[in-house]
Amino acid sequence: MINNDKRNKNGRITKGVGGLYTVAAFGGTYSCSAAGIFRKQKITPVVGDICEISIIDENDKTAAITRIYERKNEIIRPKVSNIDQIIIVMAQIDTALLDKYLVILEDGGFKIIICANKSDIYDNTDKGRLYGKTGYEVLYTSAVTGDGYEALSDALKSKVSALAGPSGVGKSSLVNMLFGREVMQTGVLSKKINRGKHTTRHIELLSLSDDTFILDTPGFSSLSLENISPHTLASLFIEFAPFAEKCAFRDCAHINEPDCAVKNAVGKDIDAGRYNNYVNFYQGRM
Ligand SMILES: Nc1nc2c(ncn2[C@@H]2O[C@H](COP(=O)(O)OP(=O)(O)O)[C@@H](O)[C@H]2O)c(=O)[nH]1
Ligand SMILES: [Mg+2]
Ligand SMILES: [Zn+2]
Repeated sequence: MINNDKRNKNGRITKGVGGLYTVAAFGGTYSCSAAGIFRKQKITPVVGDICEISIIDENDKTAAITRIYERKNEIIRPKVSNIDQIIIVMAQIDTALLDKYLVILEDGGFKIIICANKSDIYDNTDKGRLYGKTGYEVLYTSAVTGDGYEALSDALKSKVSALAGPSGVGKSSLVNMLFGREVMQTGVLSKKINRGKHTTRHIELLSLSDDTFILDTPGFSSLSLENISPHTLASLFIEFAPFAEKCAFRDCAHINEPDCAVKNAVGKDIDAGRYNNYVNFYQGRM
């Protein structure tokens, strides 16, 4: 239903280019300027912000952003706010790379879902089971056959999700599958032939419904463990926690210490490959 009244309404910023913002609100999109008070308050609206808009012209779909609600979280690169969850997309799962993504995103405090795409050509079920046991939700999809469409749609419902993962795994193809049409460019070649579709370069929340948004923007691709201290690293391997508290030394690094409950659980409750990646990260070898 279209609202014709002129009262202030809440919306979500889906795009921002040169001080002009696109806001999704009550089933439509509005082209918005930001009120002058933000400049005085040194607030810059960002994509993802929940805001109040005051409609200027309903026919032109123009409005002014009059209020920005407090952000639940904020990412610097790409510059977005209020992300509910991150979907790490992989094709053939490389556990060292996946663990790197997991550590960095756990450090950011995000809810994470693993999506093993290209199920038509790769069997990721063994590795998927491992990560399921570790405590992660794992989905299997194919943007080619449509396999896993329901499960992915359900996981995204009523949330703001960002796609992460290396280039070429099918992130944009999954977006196109979800929309049922080509909203994103896919493949390597298409980067050269711009046919007016969205490239992954600019930041834009794509709206699947009133309250479901997806972000397909590179930015989590430059993975660096640099900012993660060796001290916090173990806590980012989520399955270590129940064991870590039983180690003989309270500051146990789970490397060479005696009576280490984490090490004792390796090969049993803790996967040896995950532990091995932990040691490599800890020693700065990856
Ligand atoms: N076999 C197969 N190929 C896929 C699948 N998803 C994407 N691709 C192909 O993988 C390539 C990269 O896809 P793209 O969506 O651009 O990956 P992105 O870089 O992660 O956005 C394209 O050639 C796609 O056609 C899939 O589920 N199965
Ligand atoms: Mg892409
Ligand atoms: Zn220990």
